Parts: sequence; structure tokens; C-alpha cells
Amino acid sequence: MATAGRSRLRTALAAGMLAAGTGAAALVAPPAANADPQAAKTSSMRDVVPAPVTVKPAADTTFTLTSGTKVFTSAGARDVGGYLAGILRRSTGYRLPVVDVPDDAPDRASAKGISLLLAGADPSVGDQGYQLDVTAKAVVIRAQRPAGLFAGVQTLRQLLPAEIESATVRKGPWVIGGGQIVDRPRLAYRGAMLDVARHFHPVETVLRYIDELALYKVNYLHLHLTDDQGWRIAIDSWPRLATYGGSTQVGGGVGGYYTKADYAAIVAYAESRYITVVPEVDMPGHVNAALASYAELSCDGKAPPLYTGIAVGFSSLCADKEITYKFIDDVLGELAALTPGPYLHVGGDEAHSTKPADYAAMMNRVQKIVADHGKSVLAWHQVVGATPLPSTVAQYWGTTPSSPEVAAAAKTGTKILLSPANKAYLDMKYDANTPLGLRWAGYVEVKDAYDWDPGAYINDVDASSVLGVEAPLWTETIVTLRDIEYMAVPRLPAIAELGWSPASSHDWTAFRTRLGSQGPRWTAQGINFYRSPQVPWAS
Ligand code: TNX
Repeated sequence: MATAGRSRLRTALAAGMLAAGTGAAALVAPPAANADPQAAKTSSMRDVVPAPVTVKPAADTTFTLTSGTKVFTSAGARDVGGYLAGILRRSTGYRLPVVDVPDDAPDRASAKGISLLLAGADPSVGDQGYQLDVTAKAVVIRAQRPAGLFAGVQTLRQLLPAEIESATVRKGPWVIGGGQIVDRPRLAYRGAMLDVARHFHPVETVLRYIDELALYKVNYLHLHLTDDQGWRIAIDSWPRLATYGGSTQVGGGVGGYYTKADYAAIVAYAESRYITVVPEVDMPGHVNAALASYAELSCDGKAPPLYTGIAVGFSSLCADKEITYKFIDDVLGELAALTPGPYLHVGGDEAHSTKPADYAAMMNRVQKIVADHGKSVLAWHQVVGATPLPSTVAQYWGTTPSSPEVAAAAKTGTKILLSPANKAYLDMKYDANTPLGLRWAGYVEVKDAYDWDPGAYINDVDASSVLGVEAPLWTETIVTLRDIEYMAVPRLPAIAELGWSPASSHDWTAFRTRLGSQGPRWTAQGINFYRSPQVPWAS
């Protein structure tokens, strides 16, 4: 590291500039040289991913971020203001003080600088949307809720040159094209799932992934916490689940688990990014780690050995034992206490070793237990083989639009979360050359991930039954953060766009160009993305 770089890094640390960064990696990335090889380019409002509802660029108007720029926030928006300033300080090196403006200040929208206001937004933005105006004098983001301001901040990042995402000070200039965006999501649930059971992923990895999800306005993170190969969350009333059941993983490595404090830190970090965590404890199948930890949970009273392969469908909880339901109640009770969000995911997939009648009986009792703990059930779509409660959401992971059982459940009110494996599974290989991933649902290139309509995907399921979309990342072959990034980016932004952007804006040709403009941002953030040949990558 050059001396100038080192002293700059020290200055930044002393000023607390890196502390509010977007992930642990920000602290370890090597500082870049101060002289940028070329002047930063202005990014277009038309390049934003996910595509906003309305975009009106104002030709010949630009706003420039300078060393004197301030961030003004109304009461209740200070956290979002601090988050924005933290990101901008790292690459600009500017002070960017966050200053309160009273909500009733008559001139609150005309302050010179960046304003985040919880008033005055176009009413169409709802709870999660925002209005963003860029004039020569000011950037003003207005929303009805902090979540909307946060979404607007993600858009603002994309209006700045890609170098704004650098972890170290760059030269600028920091110019934003003028105009107006009014935006709101199409679907309420825009999710990603990370399997931390097949391979355990440490807290820092999950936090970094949360920051990457936030870039694309994802608002749910589903954590697949338990499976045959590992139990990853401490449960006080059944301690061996984590200490023994979490002691290995696919391939036989050491595994690991989250303490309750670790887990609370993930939930809190996600909350600070307006992301709700959905914890999953899979049952009645995918339970070998639990059976290995407590022999009394097996029908035959014998504990199987820990499992480090990748087969599915061989383990089951025992429908006839009362201890099964005490176990479920204890586990879900402790999990509910750690969960501010509305959902507990109870799995329900691939229960090939459970008799259909036992499956239905267990899933019906489990749904009641979840309700008794004040939560709603999310489950893989096989749950429609039991009797879904009115609040139960079925997550579709099939590979065809034909699912008469799911369509029938939707007709009686079951909401559907869409994760068709041949479109939305981030663990599928992109093509035959992808070094990671599986192929049972086929190859999933970027166009496959993008080119479908969640509102019209399953035959005879009306758009009004669709709660949202989710991109699951199973980790049988996924070991490191770099692996996660390679499989998620750029397919995750594609799925996120399906959840956020109006169906009327769906257009592969336009999307792949916008996606290409994200490349330099990912490079600046050190994200290990897949350079799909389908995408015209900007340099
Ligand atoms: C199917 S999708 C599974 C998982 C595997 C995944 C691998 C689903 C509900 N179950 O157990 O990890 O395929 O792609």
C-alpha cells in the first residue's frame, strides 16, 4: 500500500468514515489510488435496477455532490440519512453532516443539498415507494415511511457514478443527472433465501449478503436454518441440536451455528436495511441433524449418525410420538421470540419418508403451533397437501406452470410465493461450464431468471393470489462468500426486478442493458459476479 493510501485510510478511520460502511469487506479492501484514470461518468435515470415506475429525466440539469453538501432529514428519517451519508463518505471523503429539519419547516424541501423527507410524496408511492427529485440545487427524496426513503436511497446510489461504491476515497466529480422518479413495488414480498445448513455461513457473510440484497430493494431474507446436514441456531431447551447437530456440514467440515446473540445481530442488521428475516426450521423431513442429536425424536428411538452427503428425503420426525410436538413447540416458541417479522417457515418439502396421512396431520398441528406463537406459516408448496390455514403462504418451487393442487389452494385463499426452480433457484448452474451449483432443474442463465411473469406463472393462479417472489440459494456446493456472490449476481437483481417493477416495463433487451450498467458498481464493491455472455457489460 502506498504511503499516501495508508495515511488516507488512517484519516478515514479516525473520522469514523468507514464505520458505517456496507459490510465488513469495506474495512479490508485495499485503498485505490486517488487519481482516477478517467473522469467519473454520469449515470442515467433510465439505467436503474429494478426499473422504477416512472422516470422523467430533465435534460441539461445536473446536481453535483461537493465537500460542502449536507444531508437533511426529517424526524424519523435520521437513520436512513446516516446510512446514506456513511456510504457516500467512504468514496467521496466528504464530511456530509446529517442535519435535522423539522417536518413543518416551510422551506424543508428547498434546502441546498440532499433531503430525506417523510412528507409530501406523491400518494401513489404507498408504504414502500418514494419520490425522488433532482434539480441543480438539491436532491429530495420523499416517502410516507422510512422504508420508502431507504428504497429511494438505493436508487440515488445508482444515479451517482459507479465509483461512489468504492470503499476508499475517489476523486469524483460526483454528478447526478436531473429529473424525477416516482416509484413503488409491484409485489409486497421480494425475497432471497440462503441455506446456512448444508454449508454454514458465518454472520459476516450474511451481513454482506444483506447489503447486496438491499441494493435491489429486496425486503425479505429467508434463512434455511436446519437440514439433514446441520442445525444452525441455538435452542436453549434442546441444546444438543446446535452443539452436536451443528457440528458438521456437507463434505464433513466443522459446520457451526448461530448463538442467539449472533442471530439477533443478523435480524437487527437486516432491520436496519428494511429487510425482514424469515427463519426456517424444516420438518417433518430434512431432520437428520435433529434426530442425530436426540434419539427420542426417531420412531425407533435410535439416533442416526450425522450426515454429510447431499441426498434428500430420508429422514422424518415421528408423527405418533407426543415428544415430537413438544420439540416443535419448544423450537418454534424460541424462534418466534427471536423473530420480529410475521412469518415462521416450517419447510414441509421432500418428506419422502413420511406417510402422506402423517404428513398432513403433522403439518396441520405445526400450523396451529405457529399460530399459537403469534406468527403466520410460510412453507414449501407441498403444504397444500395438508389443510392450509387462511394465513399460510405456500412457496412454489416446481419447475412447470402446471400445479392443479396449488391452483386449487389459491382459489380457496392461500397466498403463493413464487420460486420456480428453473427460474429462481440461484444454485442452478448458469450453463454447462459453471463450476458451482446443481443442474436438476436445468441451467438457469440470466435471461431464464428474468423472462417470466410472477403474476401469470402458475396456470389458473390469479395475480391477486401472488404474494411475491423469492430467489433461493441452496448451498450443497456453495462454500464461501465468493461462491454466494457468483451464483446470486446477476440473477438476484433479475428476480428482484420481477418483484419490484411494473409488468408493463418487462423487456429483456432493455433489462440486459440496464443490468450491464451495474457491472462497474459490483466491481467497485468487490462483488464476485458472473459475467454472463448474455449481458452487454459496461466498463
Ligand atoms: C430441493 S427446493 C430442495 C432442497 C435442495 C435443493 C437443491 C426444496 C424445497 N428442497 O432440499 O437443497 O433442491 O437445489
